[in-house]
Amino acid sequence: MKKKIISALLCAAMATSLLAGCGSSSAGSSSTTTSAATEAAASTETAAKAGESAGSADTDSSSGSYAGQKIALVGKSAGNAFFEIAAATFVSTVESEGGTVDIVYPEEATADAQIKVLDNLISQDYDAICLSANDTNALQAKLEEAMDAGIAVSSFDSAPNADSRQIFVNQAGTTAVAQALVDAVYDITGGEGQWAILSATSQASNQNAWIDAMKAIIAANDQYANLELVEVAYGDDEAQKSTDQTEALLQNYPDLKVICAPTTVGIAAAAKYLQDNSASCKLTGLGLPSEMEAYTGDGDDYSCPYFYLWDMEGLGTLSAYATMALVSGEITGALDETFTAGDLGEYTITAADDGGTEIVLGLPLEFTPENVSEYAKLY
Ligand code: RAM
Repeated sequence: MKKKIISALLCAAMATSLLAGCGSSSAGSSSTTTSAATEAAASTETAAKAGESAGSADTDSSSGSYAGQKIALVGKSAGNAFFEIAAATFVSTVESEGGTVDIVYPEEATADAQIKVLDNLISQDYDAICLSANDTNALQAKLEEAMDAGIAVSSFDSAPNADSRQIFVNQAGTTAVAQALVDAVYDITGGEGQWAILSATSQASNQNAWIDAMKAIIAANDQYANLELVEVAYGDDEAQKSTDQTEALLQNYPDLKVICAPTTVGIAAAAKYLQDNSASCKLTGLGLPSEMEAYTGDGDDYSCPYFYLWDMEGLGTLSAYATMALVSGEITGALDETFTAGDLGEYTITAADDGGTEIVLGLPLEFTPENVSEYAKLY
C-alpha cells in the first residue's frame, strides 16, 4: 500500500520534473562555489505544496527583499555529487533573488574541520550560514556564536542539534525514510535473515537519525522479528573505504542477504563491488539514480533491485528559500510559521524529532528498474 502511494507521487513528481526540464548555467559566484553542472529550473511535487503566496507582513519576497543577501553554504566534505547537486539549485535560487552564495567545504568530514570553517565564516560578513552537519552536538558552541553575532543559521540534509540552528530542512521525514528502508530490507531478504548497514561517518547526524529510526521501527513491530542486523559498518562517505567495508561484510558474514547503505557514496561503491563480484547479497538504500543506473535491475545480473532518495532539486531550492526567509525576518524558525518557497509553494514549519523545528520537503522517492534511467537524466 505504502509503496503504491510513493509510486503515485513519484510519477507525478517525475512528470513535473521532466516537463520543467533541466536547465544549465554556471553556479559560480566565488572560487569555492560548486562546479556541478546540473540544476533544474523547477522542482517536483511535494506533500506540503500549497501553491499560494506567502504574504509576509513586512517583506515582499517577489520583488527582491532577498536581494543582496550573502550566504555561506557549508558541506560535509568535498567531492560528493549529492551535495553538489543540491548546492547547484541552492545557488541558482539565491542568485535569482539577487543574493550570493559561497560554498565552503571542510578539509575532512569531521566536526573539527567544520568548526574551523565556521570560525573563518563568522569573522566575515555573512548574513546566513546553511550547513550539512558532520556531528549532531559538537558544532553547538560555534553555531551559537554565529547566531549571537547576528548570522542566521539554517541546516539541510544533516542537522546539528536543536540549539545549534534556527531551522532544519529535512529532505523527507526521518521516519518516512527509515520505514521505506526497513520495508525494502524486509522485502529483499524475504522477511528473514542477516542484513547489514553500510553508513557514512559514525558521527553523521542524518545517517545516525535514519539508523536509529530503522532500529526503532524494527523493535516495535513483530513483523520484523526475523531480520538480524549483524553490523553497522562505516565507509566515511569515501568510495574506497566503502568498497573495503563491503568486502569485509561479505567475508565476515557469508550468509548476508542484504546491505542497506543510507548514503549515496556508500551505496554506489557497494553496488559496484557486489555486482562486479556476482555476490548473492543484494543492496538497497539511498542513492543517486545517475550513480546507480548501471546496478539497478531485477535478477542476478544486478546488485540493487530498488533504492530511494528524494527530490534533489527541491532540496536545494527549499533550503535556499528557508535561509533567505530567515535573513529577511519573514520567519524565525518557530513552529507553525509559514513562508513561500518560490514555485514550490507554501511551507509550514513543523516539530522535528529532536525537539527543534524543521521543514519537510516531501516523501522519499523510490527508484526502480523501470524509472531509474529517466531520473538518472536529472540527478
Ligand atoms: C551522502 C551524504 C548525504 C546523504 C546522502 C543520502 O551523499 O552522506 O549527507 O544525505 O548520502
